[in-house]
Amino acid sequence: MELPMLTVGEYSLVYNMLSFCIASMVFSGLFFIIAKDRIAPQYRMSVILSTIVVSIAGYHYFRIFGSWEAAYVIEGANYVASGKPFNDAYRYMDWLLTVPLLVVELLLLCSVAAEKKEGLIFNTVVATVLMLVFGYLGETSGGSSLTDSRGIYGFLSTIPFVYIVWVLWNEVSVAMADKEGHLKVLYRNIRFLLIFTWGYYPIVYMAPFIMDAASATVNVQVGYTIADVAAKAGYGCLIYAIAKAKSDEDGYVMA
Ligand SMILES: *C/C=C(C)/C=C/C=C(C)/C=C/C1=C(C)CCCC1(C)C
Repeated sequence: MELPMLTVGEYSLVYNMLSFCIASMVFSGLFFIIAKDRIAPQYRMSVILSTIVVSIAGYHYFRIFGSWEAAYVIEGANYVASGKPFNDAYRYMDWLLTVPLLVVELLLLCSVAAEKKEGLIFNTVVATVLMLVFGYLGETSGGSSLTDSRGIYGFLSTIPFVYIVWVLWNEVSVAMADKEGHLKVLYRNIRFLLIFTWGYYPIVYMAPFIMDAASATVNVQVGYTIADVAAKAGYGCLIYAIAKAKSDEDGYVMA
């Protein structure tokens, strides 16, 4: 994919968002590690998975940041492609590892019946792989319209996406049905966070359909980065809050 010329403002916006994202991932991870013992052992796995997710993402953002720096050089008043490619694969490799973990950490805090749990985890994990493989093919295809390769792969990716979101929405709804007060509010919040953050990715993906190459590049990078902060670090905080509320409900006191 050709990298378009960017103004200093456009280049710096991406640069600063990537840097902000690294800080969010590293320090939310630190919080999850420090706070883990406040959670009852039976809910701790979700917080551990959150820590792994933000660690994987922190590493990849570090690499994306380096790739972004290497891909551009300043020339006069603008940033132009240096000739080194910008590596989009880091982002998709990151998602391939983190998205299934995000699904599992939420399902573990829902009241999924034991005999259904494994099957559900298997199906949703397969769906995330399909969603991301199609997404990657579209993202790197060089297409930029609804009717070319970007549009077609985007559509194919949306089918497993709808399935995953539908499963998670339903399982959270079941889990919150017999809950009261604070815990119910937290379940409702994570359901909304899930819809808004996950729903934001396909919208960002569509940026090249309606914008010139420079704006699309900036919007895609900034959009995915904001979504990742909310869908990994923010989501991890809510997962922690739910695990903590469930621990309190069970009368757990930290040893
Ligand atoms: C931490 C990363 C997360 C939660 C990433 C989630 C990514 C998606 C929900 C991506 C979805 C896409 C579509 C539904 C269609 C277009 C291609 C994608 C991959 C951007």
